[in-house]
Amino acid sequence: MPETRRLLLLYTGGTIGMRASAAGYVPAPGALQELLRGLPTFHDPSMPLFTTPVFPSGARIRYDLRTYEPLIDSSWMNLADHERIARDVYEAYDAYDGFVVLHGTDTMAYTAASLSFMLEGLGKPVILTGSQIPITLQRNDATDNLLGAMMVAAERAVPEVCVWFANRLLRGNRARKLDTDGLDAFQSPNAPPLAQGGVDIRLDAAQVLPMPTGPLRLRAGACPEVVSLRLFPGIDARVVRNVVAPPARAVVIEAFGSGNAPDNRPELVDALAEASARGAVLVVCTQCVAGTVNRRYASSSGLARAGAVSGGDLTPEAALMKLSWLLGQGLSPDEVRAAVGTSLRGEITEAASTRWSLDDPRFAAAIARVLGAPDPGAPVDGLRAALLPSLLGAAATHGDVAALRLLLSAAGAVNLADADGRTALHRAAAAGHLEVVHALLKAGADPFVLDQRGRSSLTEAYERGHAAIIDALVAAGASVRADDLDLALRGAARRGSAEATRALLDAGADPSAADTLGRTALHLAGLAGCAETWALLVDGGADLTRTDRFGQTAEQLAASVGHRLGRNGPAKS
Ligand code: ASN
Repeated sequence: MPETRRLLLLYTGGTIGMRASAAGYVPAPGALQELLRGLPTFHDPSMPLFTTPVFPSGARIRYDLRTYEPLIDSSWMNLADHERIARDVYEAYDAYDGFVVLHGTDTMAYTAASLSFMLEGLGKPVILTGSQIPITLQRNDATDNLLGAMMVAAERAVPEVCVWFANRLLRGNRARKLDTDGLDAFQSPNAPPLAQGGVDIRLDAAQVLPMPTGPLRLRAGACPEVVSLRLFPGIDARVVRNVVAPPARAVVIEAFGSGNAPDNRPELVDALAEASARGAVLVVCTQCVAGTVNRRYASSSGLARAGAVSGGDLTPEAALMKLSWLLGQGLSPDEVRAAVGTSLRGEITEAASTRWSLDDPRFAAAIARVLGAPDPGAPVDGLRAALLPSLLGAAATHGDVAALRLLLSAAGAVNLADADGRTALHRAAAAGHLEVVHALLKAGADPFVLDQRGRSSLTEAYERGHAAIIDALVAAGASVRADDLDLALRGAARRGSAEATRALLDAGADPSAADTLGRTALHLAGLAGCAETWALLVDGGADLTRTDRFGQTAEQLAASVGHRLGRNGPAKS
């Protein structure tokens, strides 16, 4: 007696079972069932209904076909439909060896991702498939796709939600529909196929997730208050503000390249930072079809400053469904942020396993452990001297207190300076991480250390208007030198930061103090072209007639770079 494998086919709709009509393809209830009954590949007439002939493997498949009411084009799918499919699998789980979900191609990748999260501890195959041409048409891709999906599902070898399409088995939460009418419509650009169909169907077992140890659990619950925001050159900050406003609770930012954004536009970064501060979870993905988000470019730092977390190599489809699911599980914004970069169902390549970076706290922690190893005289000392200042600085810049503590204990010193003479305290003060500043001061950080440009941590804090950090440094004994304030004022003016400029003028900074090129804060505000800072400085008594070492007044210097600023701010043209 040949072995019989049991499958449940959940037929939700999609082109696969449609028929042609004057208005285009439309769902055709009953058509698929009738057709399968008449096709010898899918039904051996000598056997009970829906039993296939024996396959070369020596087994046959007996399947039940459950048709959803109504059958829908997958563009009608919503999160409740995903839950219904997950529930159907869950309730029938023990009775079958595997499951095939017949689904429209348009949103198949979303459903696959959603199901992968909802079905926790899945130990049997759940294979989604569909087609580009209906099975009711003579030439079609439906019969091959359906048969392949059934064969894979019957093998019990893949405990995952997958998409089978055009002879490829893809992890569902990595799949994307990349072609509207090619028969080879799906790919998983950031993950190799789990199996390929040629003369045989070859499984790449190394790519398949391990069998779970616990039972299947249904983790339904998905939150629809997520949204995707695709950046483009010149995107309007007001539009962005509206998109990220409540009820949005999570936003997938489809950024340029490896996660870059126009962070030269403070109004845009502010709109995102405000959303983040309000509790919206911002996740950065790439607009590129393949590859991952990383921090290779400075232009990715605006998004990080706005509180966005990296979505690594998540597809936008998987990112949306993951966020929706995480929020649906009742997680807090911080818990969701922490879970985004962790692989729950193989949907993301975890950062540490792909590349290391001085900015990666896990790398910092690993190095700290190595460098902390008591091995006096070993070459580690040279390494320590070379690496620790940068690592400490990176941990301070990123506000990573845990990594910082590890590094401090490995270093045994807190005032190590990098090549620019900057200590971790400089960096924490500049980045505005109060908690790190406290930790450093407690560990004995010296607030009097000056970097190679003569700047103290206090200068950094003043320049960026971090009031709480200024207080912490002053409380630790840092004195406010007039030079500090003047230096910070010039820095604030150069950065066009009106808030910091106002605070510094209030604290007594001199708007006419000049740098080595004879340039005052007003000169620098002129170069930056910031009318608000300019007006504050003029009101604060800045000397408009003062010239720099090249004989230029602030107004002339501003004009030389195309900024029209006069006594009363922007000049009328
Ligand atoms: N519009 C169809 C759907 O997604 C496309 C297809 O299945 N090929 O339901």
